[in-house]
Amino acid sequence: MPNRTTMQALAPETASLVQSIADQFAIEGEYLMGEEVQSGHINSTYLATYELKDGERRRYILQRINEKVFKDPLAVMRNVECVTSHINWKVLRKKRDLGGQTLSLYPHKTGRFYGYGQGGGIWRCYNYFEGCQTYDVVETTRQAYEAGHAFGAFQDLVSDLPPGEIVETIPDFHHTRKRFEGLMQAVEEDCHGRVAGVQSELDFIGSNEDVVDRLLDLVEKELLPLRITHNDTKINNVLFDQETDEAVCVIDLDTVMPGLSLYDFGDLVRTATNPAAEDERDLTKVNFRIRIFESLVEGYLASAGPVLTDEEVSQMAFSGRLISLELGMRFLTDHLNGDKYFRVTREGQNLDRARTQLSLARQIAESEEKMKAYVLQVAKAR
Ligand code: GN1
Ligand code: MG
Repeated sequence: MPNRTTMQALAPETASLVQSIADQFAIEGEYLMGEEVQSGHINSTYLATYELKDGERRRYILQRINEKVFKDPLAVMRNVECVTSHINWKVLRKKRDLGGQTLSLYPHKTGRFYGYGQGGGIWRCYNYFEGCQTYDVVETTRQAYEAGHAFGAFQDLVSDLPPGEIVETIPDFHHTRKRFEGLMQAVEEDCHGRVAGVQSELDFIGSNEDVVDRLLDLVEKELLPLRITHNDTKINNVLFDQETDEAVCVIDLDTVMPGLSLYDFGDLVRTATNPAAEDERDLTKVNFRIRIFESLVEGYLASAGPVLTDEEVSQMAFSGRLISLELGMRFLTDHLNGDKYFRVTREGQNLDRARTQLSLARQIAESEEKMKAYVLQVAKAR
């Protein structure tokens, strides 16, 4: 089911905080109400409704950047400003539609695009796309095509942005070897005595260690280009038009950084092909849907195909397996460390998340050859 409407009323304290933040941005009208948008494991997101003199209502997104995760939030803001301005500039010049729209930041009264909250924290204000929805689980091949096309279009749109303009705000974000080492350290420290309960997950990861360096080695040999990438291409970071199911825009630009196109495509495969929730406890529901994968490939190559190299294309099938393994390692590491990074709402949630990801990684590995043949066939038409 679409989940754009998962909103929560605000506690009085938060309500006054959100109102005071909202009123610092260039928003026309009177503040009416705020709600919490419940999505994402990292930042806090709110929706503010304003009323104009003629009674028309307009809504805005307000977000506080999580400074535990983003140690230099001003650098995050500079990256977001750079990417949104670049894309908006291009859209204005070329009037591209599908996937060509991006978020717009509203100016703060200081003239910058962010403000400080009472008691700290860096906040920004974005436009809210009315008439859109997101999906946690892809329901149709058309949605998969659209999502692939939107992230491919994003890759294409930023492909001419000078790489020096964008800062690496979370170092080694997708460095799978370092993620592996982080897990090994968490195992060694075992601060919460949880290692004994995750032996089979650790065995599985150990048996996949040989693939951890595959893309890193290709980068080292200069066979894969470093690009500006989105780095958080979860399916629910695509806004779909409620009526037509077309992808309108990709959101959540905080992790835009230098990276590999394959990390983006891989994360899309991870989140779109699996019909189960990321934290599903019943692993029989975790399932790699190859038809969805094929539509992702078609959509992604239709928009990003011309900018991708042959080596990037030939690793597309593998990328989903790698990123599922990476997220499996990240969730497991956080479980062992006591759930300090990803927000949890129940005990064992990060372990459940790790298990779904590892199950998916295993299933993708089983289909990898077939997937690769499909990618190469579609890519011929590039
Ligand atoms: C986090 O907060 P959200 O849902 O956009 C995480 C991603 C993970 C994702 C897993 C900065 O993203 O890397 O893939 O959870 N973001 C950060 O669901 O670590
Ligand atoms: Mg995110």
